[in-house]
Amino acid sequence: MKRLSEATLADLSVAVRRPVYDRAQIATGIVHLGVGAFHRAHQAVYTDDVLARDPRWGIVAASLRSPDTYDALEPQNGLYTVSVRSKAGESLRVIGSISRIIVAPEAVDELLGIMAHPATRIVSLTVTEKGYCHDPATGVLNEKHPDIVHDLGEPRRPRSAPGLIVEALRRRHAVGTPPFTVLTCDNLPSNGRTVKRVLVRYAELIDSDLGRWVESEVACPSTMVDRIVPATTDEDRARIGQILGARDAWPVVTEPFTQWVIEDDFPQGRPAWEVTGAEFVTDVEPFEHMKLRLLNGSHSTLAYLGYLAGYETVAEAMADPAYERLVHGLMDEEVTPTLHMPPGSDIASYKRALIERFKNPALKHRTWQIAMDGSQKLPQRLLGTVRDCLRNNASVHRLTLGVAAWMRYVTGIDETGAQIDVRDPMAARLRTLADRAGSSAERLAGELFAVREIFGDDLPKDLRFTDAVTVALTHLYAKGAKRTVAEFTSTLS
Ligand code: CS2
Repeated sequence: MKRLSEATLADLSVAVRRPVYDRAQIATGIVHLGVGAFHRAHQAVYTDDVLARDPRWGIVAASLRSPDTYDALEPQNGLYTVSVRSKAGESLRVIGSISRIIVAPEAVDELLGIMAHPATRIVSLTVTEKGYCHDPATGVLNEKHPDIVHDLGEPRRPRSAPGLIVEALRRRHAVGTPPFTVLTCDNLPSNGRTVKRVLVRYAELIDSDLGRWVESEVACPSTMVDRIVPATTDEDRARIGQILGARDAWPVVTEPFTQWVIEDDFPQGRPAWEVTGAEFVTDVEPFEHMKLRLLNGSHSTLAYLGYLAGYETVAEAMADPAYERLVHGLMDEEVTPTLHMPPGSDIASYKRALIERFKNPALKHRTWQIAMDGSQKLPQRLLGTVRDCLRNNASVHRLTLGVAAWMRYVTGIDETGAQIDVRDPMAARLRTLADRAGSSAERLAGELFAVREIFGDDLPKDLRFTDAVTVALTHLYAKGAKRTVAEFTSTLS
């Protein structure tokens, strides 16, 4: 079978949408750090729509670690397929907005050169929560993070996202080029403010003058990004190749739903992403809370409890009526009262749509994938909500069941005694704490509450929280996840 590329674009199956602009005329206006599946199914698609009207906003995308995406897409001239799947079927579209991919560790100077070029007006990021090298509980730069230690020692050859951004900004500052806008598209709380805090601190450590310039001149608008994008499987590749009529080494598979809410703060200009459905607002925070707490909070809860019960995907977990009841209860009783949405927002229909999205039978979104990096995700997905509930003297039983399931998960041993492949930057430390606790729920909870990067200083002191987690964990050990969820949901409703 032919390979997808510029040369074969015209031969693709007629039903496949493809770039309607001349890719040779596209200039680079955006450098994107972290060219994973999410970026390719989200921002790159919005930008593809814009390029048909405005050729200034092509994307140069960088992988910060692995050459895998480069190896897959370079022979395809950066082209790849987005497959949108639901029970209604599948539709394919070839995206052309990524003109080039750079593997940062192999070409750091070249990447920095493009970031520092005056035509680059936005540096966007999807580097996942851990890519910001911050303390998840406080949002402050972790100055002992190995990548930060490396970059502070060798600031002209950085490997972290903050290191790359600040070095590119330094080069711009040195020659009087205005800074680019830093556009974070990761699921962090107040993501713009968090990235700004991290960048200012890192810059200060390099040079106090640079720190002040970053503080006063660099815009870091917050965003709420939303689209479910499970990891691509070989089955996806084979199926998509057949429909496309060409082999695509790395297509991405996603759902029909997509949302992007952006704070409108782009001093150097921006693409008209609103023409393709992005919403520009003055305050993203309410939308971000809604999404992180309802969608991602439920996702993580389903991931840990689902994995422990042997459910491989979110849709499988949602097919268990008790799990669905748990998600309804979590969203309606515990999360919704903590949200402060602008007038006119329809939270009820957002939640209804979410349930349907979780049940999408055409997406094989693995619980194991969502369970990754829990130490970085728990604070904004569950613990912020817990704090608000405690402040209101409201119930936290479902939230704490999710936290307890995470604790059970990071022990690294599942309910059948098999190993769990726990992927988390803190995995080794969490495992040591779990081993020390043995199989006592109370000891395990106690050991893990003491990880202040996750729980902060306040939650471990609040008995309403610690007791509820410990009780839930005791149930998980005694009865397993499936029965615990069934019993919890029948007594709570
Ligand atoms: C998921 C998210 O993997 C995860 O942790 O919760 O990637 C989720 O699918 C997206 O945030 C949806 O917008």
